[in-house]
Amino acid sequence: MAHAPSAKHGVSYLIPKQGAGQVIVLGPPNAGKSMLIKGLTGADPKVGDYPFTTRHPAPYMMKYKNVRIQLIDLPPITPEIMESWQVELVKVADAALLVVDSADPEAPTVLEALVAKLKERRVEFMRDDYIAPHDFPGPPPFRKRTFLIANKSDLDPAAESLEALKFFFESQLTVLPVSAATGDGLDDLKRRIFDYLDVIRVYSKAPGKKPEHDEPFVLKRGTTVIEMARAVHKDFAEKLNYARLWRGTEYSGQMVPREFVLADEDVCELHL
Ligand SMILES: Nc1nc2c(ncn2[C@@H]2O[C@H](COP(=O)(O)OP(=O)(O)OP(=O)(O)O)[C@@H](O)[C@H]2O)c(=O)[nH]1
Ligand SMILES: [Mg+2]
Repeated sequence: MAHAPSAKHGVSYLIPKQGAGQVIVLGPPNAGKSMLIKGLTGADPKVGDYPFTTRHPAPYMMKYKNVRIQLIDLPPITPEIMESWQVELVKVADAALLVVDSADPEAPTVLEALVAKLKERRVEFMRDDYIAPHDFPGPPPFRKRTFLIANKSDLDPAAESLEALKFFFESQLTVLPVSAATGDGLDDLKRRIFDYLDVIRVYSKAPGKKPEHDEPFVLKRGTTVIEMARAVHKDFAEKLNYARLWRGTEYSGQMVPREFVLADEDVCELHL
């Protein structure tokens, strides 16, 4: 991670993307962002019962099936305290988890103000199935697929505040009650994170050999055979002669055209 002061913008952070996607974890102080990351990744970010425990952004890796997904822990962000570099990190991420303490009666109010402030900075939180239009006119706002994480579902007043959160936000975002402390809801969340990144895993296979199931190529949904060849090696797209495909019971080694659209867990044999 690079961390450099610049004359114009003050501090800026650059966190190189790794794995199948970069997910930014943001929200007000003490919401349990770091503990959630701990629960999802098994890593050990600092967790504290006081606000502003996290002082610097940091990347962590979450394993899901045979892929790794990068989660970024951010220092707390509030309508009042919103650093430019924090907004930049949200803008470049592939998707977001907006985390609140569902046992906090103030959570809906704070969240509403936070979402409004970020909208002024051109960041918009979209439902997890949002698809960007192709012909969006003008400079687009930064629209991020997002889950609203109602954390601390293990606490007593959580049920009541959860209703309020759902009442205000469910029309915009999928609200997911979880407990970072007990682990409740975390397995379901991992699956949903993989799904909203909208990537597929394709296994390459050499002729006569078994596919490499441990090391999938992680590609955007909609990727074609020729684009996969390019991802495997920069020269392969040019050299591609034909490809064979395996997919469940549907395909068992048939030749497919270069423009063939791949799906999750396809096995593809490239002939050069
Ligand atoms: N009961 C309960 N407590 C939680 C849960 N998640 C986090 N906490 C507690 O909430 C406090 C804050 O947790 P952190 O993970 O440090 O919260 P944070 O959002 O990263 O806080 P900042 O870094 O200050 O923004 C800690 O005392 C945690 O033990 C949860 O699911 N249930
Ligand atoms: Mg933290």
